[in-house]
Amino acid sequence: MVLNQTVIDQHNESHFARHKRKIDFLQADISNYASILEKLKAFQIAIPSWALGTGGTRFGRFAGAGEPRNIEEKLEDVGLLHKLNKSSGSISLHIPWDIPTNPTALKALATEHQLKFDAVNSNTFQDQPGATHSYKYGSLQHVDKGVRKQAIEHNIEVIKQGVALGSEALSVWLADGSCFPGQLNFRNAFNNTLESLQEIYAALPDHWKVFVEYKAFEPNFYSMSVGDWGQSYLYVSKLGSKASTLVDLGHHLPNANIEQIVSLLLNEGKLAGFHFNDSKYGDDDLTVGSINPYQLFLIFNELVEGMDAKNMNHAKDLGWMIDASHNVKDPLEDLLQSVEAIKIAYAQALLIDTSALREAQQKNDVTTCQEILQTAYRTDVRPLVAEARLALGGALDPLSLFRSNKIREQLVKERGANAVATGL
Ligand code: RM4
Ligand code: MN
Ligand code: MN
Repeated sequence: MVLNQTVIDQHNESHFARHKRKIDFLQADISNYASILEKLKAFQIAIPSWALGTGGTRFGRFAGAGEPRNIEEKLEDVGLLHKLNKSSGSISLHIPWDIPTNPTALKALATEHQLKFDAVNSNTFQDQPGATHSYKYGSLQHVDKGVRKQAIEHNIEVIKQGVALGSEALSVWLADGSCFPGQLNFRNAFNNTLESLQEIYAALPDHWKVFVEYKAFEPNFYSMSVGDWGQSYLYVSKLGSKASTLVDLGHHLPNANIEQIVSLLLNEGKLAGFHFNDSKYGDDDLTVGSINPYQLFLIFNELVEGMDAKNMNHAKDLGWMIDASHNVKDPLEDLLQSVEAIKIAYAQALLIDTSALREAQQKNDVTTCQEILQTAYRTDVRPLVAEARLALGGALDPLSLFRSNKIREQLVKERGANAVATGL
C-alpha cells in the first residue's frame, strides 16, 4: 500500500495546535534547541527484516495477519514506517531468511521508499535445506574443517550480496558454544573461530566493516564462543581496524553495566553499534524502552559524551539497528514504539548539561551529578522528537495515524490474513 502524504498532512494539521503548545513550552528552556533538532532529524535507525512478522517462542507462535510475504513487501513495510516517522530510513537483511535474488530491482525499490540497506546478517545457526554439513555442533568454531569452510563461504556469499545492495557491513552472530562441560576445548574453539573470522575478514571490500556480536547464552547454555564483550573484543582486536564489537542490549547476564561496556568499547574505537531491544531476563527481544528506559538513557549519555569526545558524527559513525521479536503486538506498531523510545533517549542525552556534569564530577559532587542526569531524563522530550519528524514531513503521532488510517487492515486486505513473514 502507498501512504499518501496528504493523509499525513491532514493528521498533522489536526494535531498541530496541541503540539505547538508543548513544543513552545519545551523550547523556552533549551539553549541548544536548533542543534538538537538537527541531530534528531539526522538520526536514523535500521529496521530488521526478520522482525516484520510475528515472533514466537519454542512454545508456540501466534501469527498476526497481513505479514509481508516476501522481501519486496518487507521493504514496503519499512517504507511505511519511514514515511510515518522519518527515522527508519534503512533495512537490515538476514540471509537466507531473505534472499536478494534481484539486487538491482531491490535497490530501485528501496530508493522508491527512500531506504538504504544497512548491515547484512549471516546465519550459521540453522541448517539450510540441501546443505552438506550441519551446524548442530557449531559453525566457525567447529572441530571439522569442512563445516567451518561451509560457514565461511556462507559469510563471504552474504558479503557479496550486501555489496550488490550497497550495504557496507556484515554482522556476524554465532550460536556457537557448548551445552555441557567437557564438550568443547575452549582454546581450540576460540582459535578455530578466530581463524574462520580472519578468512571472512580477508574477503571484506575496502570500505566494509565486520561487526562481531556477542551473547551470554542461548542456544548454547554452558559456553558461548563469543559470549561477552571481552571475547568479542579479543576477536575484533586480532582481526584489525575493520572489525568491531556489536552490542545487543539483551545479550548480557542480568544486571550487567551495559553503559560502561559501551563507554569503554567506544573509547577503544571498537564499538560497532547496536541491536536495540529491551529485556527483563535475557534475550527477550522486547520493545526498546519498555522495561528499562533509564538504562537506555544512560547508554545514550555515554554515547553522546564519548562520540563528542572523539568528534564523531552521531548519525553515521556507529550502526544503529533494532533487533526485536514481537510475540503479542503488531510488529509495525512495536517497531514504531521502539524507534520512538530510541529517539527519546537520544534527545534526553542531548539535553544533559555536560559542562556542569564535568565540573560536578571534578568536585566529586555526587548529588549534583545525579541531579544533572535525572533532570535530563525526567524531561518530556516527546514534543522535540515530534517536531523533528514534522520538519521532515513525518507524522506528529505515527502510532495514532497507523491506527486511524487502518494501515494493518489495508495490509491484510492486500496480503491476506494468513500471510506469514520469514524471520524470528
Ligand atoms: C540472535 C542475535 C542475532 C539475531 C538472531 C536472530 O539472538 O540477536 O543478532 O540475528 O538472534
Ligand atoms: Mn542481535
Ligand atoms: Mn538476540
